[in-house]
Amino acid sequence: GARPFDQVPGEWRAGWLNLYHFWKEGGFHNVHNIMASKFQRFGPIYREKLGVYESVNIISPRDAAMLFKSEGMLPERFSVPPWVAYRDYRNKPYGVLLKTGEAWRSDRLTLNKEVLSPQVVDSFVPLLDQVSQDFVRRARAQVQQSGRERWTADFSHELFRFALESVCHVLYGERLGLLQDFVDPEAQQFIDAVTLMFHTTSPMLYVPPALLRHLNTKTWRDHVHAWDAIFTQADKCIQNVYRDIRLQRKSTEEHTGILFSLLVQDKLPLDDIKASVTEMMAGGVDTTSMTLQWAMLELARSPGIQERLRAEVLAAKQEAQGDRVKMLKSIRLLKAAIKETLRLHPVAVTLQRYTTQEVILQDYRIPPKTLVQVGLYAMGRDPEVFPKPEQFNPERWLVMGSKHFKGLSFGFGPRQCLGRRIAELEMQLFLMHILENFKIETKRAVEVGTKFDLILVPDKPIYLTLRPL
Ligand code: HEM
Ligand code: 2DC
Repeated sequence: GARPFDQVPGEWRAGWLNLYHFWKEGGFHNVHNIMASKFQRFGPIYREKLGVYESVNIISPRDAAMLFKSEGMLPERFSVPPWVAYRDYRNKPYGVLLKTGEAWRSDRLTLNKEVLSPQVVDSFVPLLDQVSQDFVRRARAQVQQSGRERWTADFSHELFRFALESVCHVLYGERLGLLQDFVDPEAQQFIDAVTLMFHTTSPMLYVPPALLRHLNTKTWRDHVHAWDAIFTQADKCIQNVYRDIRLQRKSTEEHTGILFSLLVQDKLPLDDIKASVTEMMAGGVDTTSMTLQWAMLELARSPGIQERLRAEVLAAKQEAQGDRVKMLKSIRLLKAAIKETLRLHPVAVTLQRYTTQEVILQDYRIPPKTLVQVGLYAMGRDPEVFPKPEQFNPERWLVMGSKHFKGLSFGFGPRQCLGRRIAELEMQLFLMHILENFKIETKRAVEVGTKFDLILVPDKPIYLTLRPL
């Protein structure tokens, strides 16, 4: 028989003391490294308690497979306490991100049809393609302006705008115009609010929701302000579309956006639509933009790989005669490069599930209702899973013996990332257009590390150069 739960190694008795040590080690920005060193110290499974939250942590793809194969119909992940606390405080409904049980499932099934299903995602391609083309146009204008035949900058703000413009185009069927010279200050406020929301979440990650509102710290107040700005701005966008429908200003000919489809179908109550659309709008900013920034940095550092990707894209373009939907079917290496970027630079430091039945992990019996975390960042850099993990090598995804539970950047199963297809298409199209038009370069050999700001982000600005081909 398997070993008892009590024998899982780790420090899980003194939750508050552990949290104190964690805080002293700068843990709030360093969760990914602390986890990696715990796997070093305890092996492939360890138990931990921070504040009131206890978890079992695993790193191997086989254990992840065991966990996800037993997750059932209503998988639940760790509910980020400050996010729950904000909604309860302001009496806002939960969207799919925070719902659980049957309520989650029915919303999610309706949303899947409009956001994730293969039938609709092809219709996103022209919308996302337009935004990428505008980015290229803007980049060319910047090159012109510089008078130096190149554009060098920290692209994070440009990419935030690109990402918000992209996700809004598919959500609302409308352009915000964020890639023009004049940027609507309200849109910029939304972008800043999302960053602030993530940033203020991490210090409150291990404090229970009920306690948070009573603390009234600056972090909590900033967090509330950030979510307020997110909800207000999203509400304006939603109201616009709603009004257009009532005035019958939208024709059903063109793709009119995810929100439009959800509203006219009338399968979800308006409040639930609003809640999930707001989550998607907020979820669509920092995630794809940071990943694209990492991808460009990796490509700038590996000119040989960049050339191979460019050759693939140009060949695909010729063959498909410019048809983007067709092109997207023949860019294997580019897709692998995105996977490889997310291996080294995942957005989510872990994936989590509450077990619903006993699971055996590393020959320990893990009881039901245990929070189990898959250390995604640690797994991506584990030499036993990915030989020479420090090397950016997209090709590994094309030659790997078994990819079984190794490509988990968007999570797994029915609870996986709702925005996955939008994110993938957006990133594929962006990189296609960049590779068709520019050489991506980076000047100095600056080492860029990773910082945990709830999502994982670069720990310093990344300077890149785009040089027209
Ligand atoms: C959930 C990653 C972009 C919306 C998740 C999860 C991960 C993830 C790991 C948890 C999945 C699980 O527990 O199995 C990413 C990455 C992105 C990205 C790597 C881009 C590089 C986006 C975008 C949107 C979005 C663009 C919005 C359009 C969501 C939502 C959930 C989610 C709503 C919660 C789904 C649910 O609980 O049913 N994402 N995401 N994400 N993501 Fe993303
Ligand atoms: C953060 O210990 C670390 O995609 C915690 O688009 C465990 C945890 C739980 C849920 C994860 C979160 C971590 C990181 C950010 C994720 C989130 C689920 C969805 C969210 C991965 C790993 C994200 C970024 C969504 C955010 C949508 C939101 C802005 C409305």
